[in-house]
Amino acid sequence: MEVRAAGLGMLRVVCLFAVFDAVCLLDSGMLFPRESPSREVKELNGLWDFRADDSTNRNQSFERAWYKKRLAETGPVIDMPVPASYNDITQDAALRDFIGWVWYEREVVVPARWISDEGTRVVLRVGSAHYFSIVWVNGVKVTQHAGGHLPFEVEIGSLIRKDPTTPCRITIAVNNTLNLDTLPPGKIQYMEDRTKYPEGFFVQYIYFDFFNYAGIHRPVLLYTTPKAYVDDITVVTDFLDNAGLVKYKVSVQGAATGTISVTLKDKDGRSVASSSKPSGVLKVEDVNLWWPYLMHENPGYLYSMEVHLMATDGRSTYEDMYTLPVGIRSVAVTSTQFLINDKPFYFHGVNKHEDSDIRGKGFDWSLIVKDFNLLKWMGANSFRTSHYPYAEEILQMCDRHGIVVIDECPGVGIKDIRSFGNASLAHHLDVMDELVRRDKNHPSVVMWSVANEPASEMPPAEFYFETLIKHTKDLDPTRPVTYITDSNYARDKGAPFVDVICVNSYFSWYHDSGHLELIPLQLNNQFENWYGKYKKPIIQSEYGADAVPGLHSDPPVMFTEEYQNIVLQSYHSVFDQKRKQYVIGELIWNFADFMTVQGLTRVVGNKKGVFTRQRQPKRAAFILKERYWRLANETGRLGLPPSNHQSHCVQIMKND
Ligand code: BDP
Repeated sequence: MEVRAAGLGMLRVVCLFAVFDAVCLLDSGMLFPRESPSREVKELNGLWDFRADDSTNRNQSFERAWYKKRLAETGPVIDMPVPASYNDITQDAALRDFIGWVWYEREVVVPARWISDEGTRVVLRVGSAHYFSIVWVNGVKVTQHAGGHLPFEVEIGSLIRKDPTTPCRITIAVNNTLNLDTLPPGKIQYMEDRTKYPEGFFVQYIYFDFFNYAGIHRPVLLYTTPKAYVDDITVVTDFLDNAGLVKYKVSVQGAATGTISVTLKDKDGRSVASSSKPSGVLKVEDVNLWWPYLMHENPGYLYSMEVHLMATDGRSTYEDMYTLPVGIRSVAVTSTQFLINDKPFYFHGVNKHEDSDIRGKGFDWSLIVKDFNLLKWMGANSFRTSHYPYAEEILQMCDRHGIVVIDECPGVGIKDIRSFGNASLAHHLDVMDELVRRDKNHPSVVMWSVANEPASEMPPAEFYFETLIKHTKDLDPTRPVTYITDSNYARDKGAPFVDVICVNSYFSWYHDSGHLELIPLQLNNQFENWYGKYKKPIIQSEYGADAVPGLHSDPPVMFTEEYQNIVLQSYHSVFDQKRKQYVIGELIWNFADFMTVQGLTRVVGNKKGVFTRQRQPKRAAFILKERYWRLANETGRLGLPPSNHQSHCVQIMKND
């Protein structure tokens, strides 16, 4: 490891830790549910009863209080898998395009011991449900949540203890309606022209380019903790010479007094540091830093922080254990560089979507692991969670594999001036609170993105983004903050507040369609203008072109694979000049084809993927693969060729 001037390094560490308390502002935690000797987890994934409220006023389910009895007693129900979007599960176009309340219900057998033991908390957690959710247990409302991409939970122990003999009936109503204050925003319009539309006909307008999939998208589970429990852990890491520093804070709920022990273990289970205080700094000698994929021969190194609590509430004693994976690394930005562990990091990666056939935005391990294999195959070291927070399990994979993440909130499509008002801003601040609380401890997350392509030239954008970015930095002063712009450098109102300029552009596609020859000139000017005005490092956060797989033409025309390739290569030649100066990354739009609403510019979805929606490569995937491995060799620390394994074992179908 590079030895830094001790004085300077120490100063940075002191500064970093001085702001640490800000990260702890959010007091109630949202720790990922993990099993431990004191905690159990019961997954409620599988088939739930499902019914959409398609009444004309979309409100009959509430008028008739569907939550009070079994859903099947209110009318016909169908099987619905959880997690999954409901849209593509049936053959019914009306359900695919449904706007309004849908109802999910499931009866759960709760282990008797969870019920009989008053010292056990039973928590119901929904990984995410899009967009607005209300939850009842045995007909009693227990919680509600606004926002489609972040978890919410509620303690239900006392409720299920009221009548231990009845099964625990969980009802979740989910509404995907978007309005000007939701994130993302949308607008409902009722069509009044009776010569064209029947009574009650309405349209949901959205200002973003992906299908508004809905339903329960991530796992639902019950988990337990003791009555006194570890509610939250915050870690901030740095290093000095070859010592790693982990500043931590543990917050406890359910007991006024207790003892805490914290042990940091390495990958082999050896204790490397420990403490008996609820907050402090752990020092790790000969630290293994967390490095990005392709920047080090041992990327994604994680320690385990075991937190042990013994607490008493006067009557009983409780013991709780929680283990948090911890990667030790630093992040910093200069006017021309992005530094991870003080080394320049170049983002060569992708933008993604949570999107696939049939399951829509539903969580699916097979898809996730396939995507990681593809990312690593192509030599991608990073991605942006366009345009909303992804499942936490995906970030855990990033931590383990060293894939660097720009973590984006669902602030996509803020185009209407009314979406810059106080109610929208207040909700946006809340969503950032929830996002930072959930993702603050992931070493893979190196930057927050608060929005994508807002109308940042509108006058209210200045106050909006100044407030939003300042708030995010107050929450987490250790990571840079950005938003993604497609606005003109001279008119953009939020750029003064961001740490890194992230620009989307589609030269020769949305502008000057077909004129591939203009890309170098226009892209060069784009970079020079932004850097000239703001003197901040720049990421090309989106670029690309639609290609219908298998469509060919030479000379290239739009929508062919050849055209997509030339767009990519033309951008790459400019990146190669500018990355020597201040361009710090390139993220292709998009990793894979994805579904959108139907419209004149979309042929069964957006086709800018370098992989198809089924994850098969277009020609462009090979171009990126060749480039990313070359970049890894130049900008990373490794000299690795892409491996091309030949299989010696094949399956043969016998015809006779
Ligand atoms: C960008 C948006 C992205 C779209 C893309 C496109 O950020 O969500 O899918 O354009 O049009 O402006 O393909």
